[in-house]
Amino acid sequence: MTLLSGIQPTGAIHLGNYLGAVRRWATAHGRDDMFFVVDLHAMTVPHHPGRLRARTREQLAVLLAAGIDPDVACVFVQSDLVDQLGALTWLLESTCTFGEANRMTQFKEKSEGQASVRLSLLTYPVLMAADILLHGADEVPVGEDQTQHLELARTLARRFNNTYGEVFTVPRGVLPQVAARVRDLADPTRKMAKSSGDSPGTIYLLDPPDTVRRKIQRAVTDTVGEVRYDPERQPGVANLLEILAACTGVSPYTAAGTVDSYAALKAAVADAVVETLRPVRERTVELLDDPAELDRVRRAGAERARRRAQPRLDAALEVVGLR
Ligand code: AQP
Repeated sequence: MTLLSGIQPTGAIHLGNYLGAVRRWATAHGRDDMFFVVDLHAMTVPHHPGRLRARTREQLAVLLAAGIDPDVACVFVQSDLVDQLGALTWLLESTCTFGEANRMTQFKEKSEGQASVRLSLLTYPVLMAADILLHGADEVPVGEDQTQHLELARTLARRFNNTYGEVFTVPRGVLPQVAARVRDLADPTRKMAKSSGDSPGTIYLLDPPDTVRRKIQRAVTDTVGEVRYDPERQPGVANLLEILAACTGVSPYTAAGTVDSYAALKAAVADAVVETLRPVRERTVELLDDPAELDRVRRAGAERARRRAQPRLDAALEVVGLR
């Protein structure tokens, strides 16, 4: 059983990425699982080469610092497989219709109102399908915004197999259960996001403890004045309770019973977040100071992923008539 999941180096890793994804990957991973920094996808919108390189490195360090063991799971950077992915993406683009790509709601949302849209923004769901199918992933954890892309990957796998012969595993999407959406502290109606830039409502994994405390101190609450878990009426308080719950391993209802004022809630959340992030932040900084080790892990991961992918790519090239 292969689980495949990735993170895009479009900005600094935040608390939502950590609680909603990276920590989960670190706590349960097996030899067949694959975790990768999705740097090619980060090029679908205008990007800065130096920042892309630095973010990719930082995210690789965070995956390791969080506890993903590269001697167990395969940890790699997407672009290290650009030759294989480029080839498979072409085969899949020749399996996908323009209408299917053009129907993706994320493309419509992200391209709307833009004077200039990169063609890769339209075609990247096919690259995502190539990521998934190249590695024979069985399970792909996806947020709600990615379910349509996963469905496309399934469609392309089935169509390719039916047209040319069985080559690809048809992947299953799995929705994460807990802390699925950490919200912005300054605006709890939207999710915490990398693309918010240097927002006061986003806690970055590498924020120093006093910055974390300050951001939580300024988190938006409400005028109700009671600490209750009621996401509809008290979204800001509910978000803080969900964060506290995710950090301390209890339910948000239980967390609500442990504090009796907004000030006490914020103090408890600040302590819990600082303690949760501290070891990962410290280890990430150590790893970033050791470029040789990071490069070694990156090379080994790339080799392992490439070795694993090649037989499937060869089979695909063969059945379509290119070999
Ligand atoms: N706010 C969040 N709460 C819980 N989980 C989250 N994830 C992202 N935001 C939250 C999960 O983190 C993993 C990696 O995300 P990604 O790199 O694919 O980026 P994204 O989902 O597009 O969200 P970001 O990080 O906030 O970036 P932007 O600003 O570009 O939207 C995924 O498993 C994701 O579900």
